[in-house]
Amino acid sequence: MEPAEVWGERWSAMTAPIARQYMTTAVRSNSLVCLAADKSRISDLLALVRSVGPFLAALKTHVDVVEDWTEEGWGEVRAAADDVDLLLFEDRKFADIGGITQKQMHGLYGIAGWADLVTAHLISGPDIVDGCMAAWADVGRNGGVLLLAQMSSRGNLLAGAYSDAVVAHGRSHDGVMGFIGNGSRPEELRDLRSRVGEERMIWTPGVNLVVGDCVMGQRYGHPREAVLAGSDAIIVGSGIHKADDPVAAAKAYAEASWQALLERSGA
Ligand code: 5BU
Repeated sequence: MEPAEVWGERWSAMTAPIARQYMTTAVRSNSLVCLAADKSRISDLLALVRSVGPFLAALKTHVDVVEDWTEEGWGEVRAAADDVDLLLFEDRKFADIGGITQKQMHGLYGIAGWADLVTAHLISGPDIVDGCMAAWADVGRNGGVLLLAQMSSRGNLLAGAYSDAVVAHGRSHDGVMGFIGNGSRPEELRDLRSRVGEERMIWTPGVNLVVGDCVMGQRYGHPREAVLAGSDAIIVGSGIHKADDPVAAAKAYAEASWQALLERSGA
């Protein structure tokens, strides 16, 4: 199957290499799963990625939860992602002024040197995206920002005029590949898709095959509902890494998300 068939307008509108890489990998692995690899030791993270990698479309990290981080160890994580052609997405949720964000993209972890995607809040104003882009330019790499237009957690404040402003800015900035939407509430996601249009991605945390409220205010919706409501990537953490059989779980999430994309596109 060709990417243009399943991605439709998203494929024709989004020509940036990272967007194309994501959509191509998704088609190759028949999966819209972005694994939230929330492991605190590099060996565990590597073992997880190596086992479920073929069923993923992208890999998401929180580099600052890793307790035994080294540049060399992280190079292996990057290599494991490259082995199966996954974008490496650091969910850093930057929120400072543009110039500090640029420095934070370097810093101890050198995020600009290995991340293809990062998340940012727009709370400090639009220059944050320029800060991210400047950092990638500093190291001769390219990347994309996912702006938080919604969140999955209970009681969050990303709604109304603020969320509208995030979408308006993201739609007008080439560095913004898309938005984070709330995977736990399909109706919120449908509303977000109507505001975003077809020319940007929506990636959604808060999805699990077991729907409902979870620890510390996290909420879950079903991956199929999220994709039908307009999600282009389902971000799944514990549904895979806490499963008794992570490989079987990754396959199940891949299948649910892929079938929903086929249904959505009519392919
Ligand atoms: P979970 O184990 O599937 O609940 O993990 C969800 C991941 O998505 C975790 O890494 C969070 O930091 C991330 N996340 C989220 O849960 N909700 C949000 O609104 C955003 C990110 Br943005």
